[in-house]
Amino acid sequence: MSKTDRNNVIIVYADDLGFGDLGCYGSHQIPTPNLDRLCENGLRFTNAYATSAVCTPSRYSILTGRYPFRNDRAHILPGDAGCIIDRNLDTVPRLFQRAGYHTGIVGKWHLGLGDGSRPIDWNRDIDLTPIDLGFDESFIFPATADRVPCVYVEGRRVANLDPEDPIEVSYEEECPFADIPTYHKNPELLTMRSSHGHDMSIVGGIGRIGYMRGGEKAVWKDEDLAETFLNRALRFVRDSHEKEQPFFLYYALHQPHVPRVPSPRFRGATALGPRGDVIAELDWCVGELLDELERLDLLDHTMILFSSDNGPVLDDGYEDGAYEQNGTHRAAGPLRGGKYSKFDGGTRIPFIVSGPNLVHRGASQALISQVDLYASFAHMLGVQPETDSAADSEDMYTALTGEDPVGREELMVEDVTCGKMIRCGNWAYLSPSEGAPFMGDVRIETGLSMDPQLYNMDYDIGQQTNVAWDYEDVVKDMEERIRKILNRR
Ligand code: NG6
Ligand code: CA
Repeated sequence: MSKTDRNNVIIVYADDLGFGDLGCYGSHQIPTPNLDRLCENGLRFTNAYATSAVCTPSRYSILTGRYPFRNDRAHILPGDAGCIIDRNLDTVPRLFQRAGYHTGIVGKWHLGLGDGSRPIDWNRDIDLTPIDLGFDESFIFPATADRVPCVYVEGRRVANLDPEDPIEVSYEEECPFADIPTYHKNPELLTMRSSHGHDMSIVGGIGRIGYMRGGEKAVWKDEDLAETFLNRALRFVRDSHEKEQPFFLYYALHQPHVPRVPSPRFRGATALGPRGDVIAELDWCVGELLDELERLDLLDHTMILFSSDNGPVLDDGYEDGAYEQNGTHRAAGPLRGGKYSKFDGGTRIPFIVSGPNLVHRGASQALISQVDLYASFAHMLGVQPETDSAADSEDMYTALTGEDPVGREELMVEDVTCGKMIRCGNWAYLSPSEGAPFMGDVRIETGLSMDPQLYNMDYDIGQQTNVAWDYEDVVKDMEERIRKILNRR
């Protein structure tokens, strides 16, 4: 294999970052100088999509090359869920392992742990973790910062766990642990109130989903999450460099998902409250990573892909002022809806590629999906993809490098209820499905309707004018396309 094929690859994956949140995507209110710098030297995609408007299904797709509908467990998971990726399934990190890379994951996982046959024992080795799915090294938190257990898992083990203080976790409605503080029993312990949900355990002054007892030494500090993950990512880069082995790092940031607790130095970094502040912090993390790569003389040998797992939300369950202090900032940019939506705000996300593989820099309108990374990396690495395990992944390598300005003919995404949207050329077609048009608690338009919706994205990026009745033949064609994808093996 030639030396250029052995460039390092880093995926930086933000959590709930919107199409309009970064300077390089048009925001003027949150300073993101490092991502803007990445963008200046890279390629900024304006038609890139996650496969779902929520986390677990998108993460499933980016790592496996399969659409989430192929796995009936690919929905937002509780913190004690079994792993939804089959042990034998080919994955993106496995492609890199086959190509001789050192592979690592740092950050948010949210794809379940253990094989699901019995409850996870958090005090022993956990069978079926990222280590079993292609990652040589793994330092993660199991799900999301708003749900228990609030601990890091390193390899197969909860990090820093005192065996004298075992961890117990429950997702039953009633708290089974009489002696732990809970949201309704101990409001005096809260430093942030919930606006909806997040009212079970209290960990670090914050209400969480699920109950947890014990493991005091292992419990993370929310304000340290960013730096802890960053340091692990830097350490992985340095170790790989010392080994003189090319590396693949999946660095899954926890920002700007709730609860939003920046480190003290980013408190008040923006006028938008904690949501703006943690995006500034996220940007700083990316900057530290870029600086380290530069210091090690690796920047010119590292392909970096930056994206987000789904669209933005302001109030996602805590009274942190994100909604009240948002001002004129448009987290989804010109797009309609946000996280959870079938509208483009749910799934069209920032997507930046930088590094030595680029043929063109600047902006690309190519239509691409995160599900394509699997086939594209297989091509790049010269490794055989196990095609039947990734029927949905298209080789978009030449689009990723900027050579091909067009990308896919079509792609499909899901909203939070698993309703389908297909994007095909300039058309966005939202297939009819049940559900409320507006989610009141998060204040987001869902795009759910029993009427077919068709939008011409060339003229109507904000999806304001439904032209389904004027183009009945297009609607028919779109329905047929969805049917074909769903029936494809
Ligand atoms: C919802 C949570 C929300 C967020 C989401 C998952 C409540 C009321 N809301 O159920 O706060 O955690 O799940 O987000 O609990 S995701 O980005 O990981 O998909
Ligand atoms: Ca998310």
